[in-house]
Amino acid sequence: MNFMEELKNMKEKKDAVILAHYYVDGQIQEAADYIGDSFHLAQLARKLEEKTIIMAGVYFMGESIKILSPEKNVYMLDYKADCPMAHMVTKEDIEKIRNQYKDLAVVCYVNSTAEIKSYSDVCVTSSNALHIVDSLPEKNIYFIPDRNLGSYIAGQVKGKNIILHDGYCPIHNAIDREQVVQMKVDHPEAKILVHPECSKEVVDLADYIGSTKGIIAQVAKGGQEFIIITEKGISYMLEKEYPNKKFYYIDSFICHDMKIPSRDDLLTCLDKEDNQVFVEEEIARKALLPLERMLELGAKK
Ligand code: CIZ
Ligand code: SF4
Repeated sequence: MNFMEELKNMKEKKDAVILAHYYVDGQIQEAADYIGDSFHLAQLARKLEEKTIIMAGVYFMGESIKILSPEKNVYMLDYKADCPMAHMVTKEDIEKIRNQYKDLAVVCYVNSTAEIKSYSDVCVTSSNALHIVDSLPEKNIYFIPDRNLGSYIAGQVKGKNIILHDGYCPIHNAIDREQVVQMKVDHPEAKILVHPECSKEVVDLADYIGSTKGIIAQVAKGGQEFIIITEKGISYMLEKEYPNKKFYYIDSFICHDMKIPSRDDLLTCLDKEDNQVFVEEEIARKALLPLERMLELGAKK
């Protein structure tokens, strides 16, 4: 039996479905039933009938799915695959700002722990942050934890006072402007597509700024050559969907956490039922509200 047949049998036996983020290893994306960003996957997970969900991504993605679909068994491929940015903000940071402002909404990027979500008013992802922040009635917005996404949003919305936390993605934030400028010199015809987790000096070079989903949609709109400034895992989907277009990547743009699981972990996870995601009841109950609010507001786009 080859790998895909074995996986299919296992999935049927365990009533399981595999969701993968665009940043995980290409072989895992190839074996997955659904590929997407965290917003799309969380939305989708609620509609799926299978009772077991394997989330190939980092821990906060599994947690969000578990909170939104508590009746399902949610598994990670490896517990160690975690997002460092998710741990950069504390409950005390939130309390401090809540004490300073009355008319305040705490807007929490999904790249955060379930506990931090439980203290927040609404969650956002990079694909819906702008729309959601814009639609909130509060004037003061505490945007946690990503200072880069937060400052990009601050530059786009009108009439809000955006208070930034100082968290960041160590992978996106490490890209420097000169690298991108050199790529443009080497490929002058290429459009520069940048993820908003990058620093402002990199974002300022972009022809288009958006989430993974947004970047893929932008390529679909037209053009032949693209400089892709986000985690390199996105190349699997871009090359698959647009084999005749040219993409230039930064080879070192790799999120090591996203790359921890390998394809074989899919079989091990289904077989051993290891790495199940559990969220403490009280935290799950409170974190459900901002996540549901995100799904509701995000769907109104
Ligand atoms: O929200 C997501 O899935 C992440 C982490 C990135 C993106 O832009 O899709
Ligand atoms: Fe976290 Fe950055 Fe990796 Fe995304 S790319 S999971 S934000 S460390």
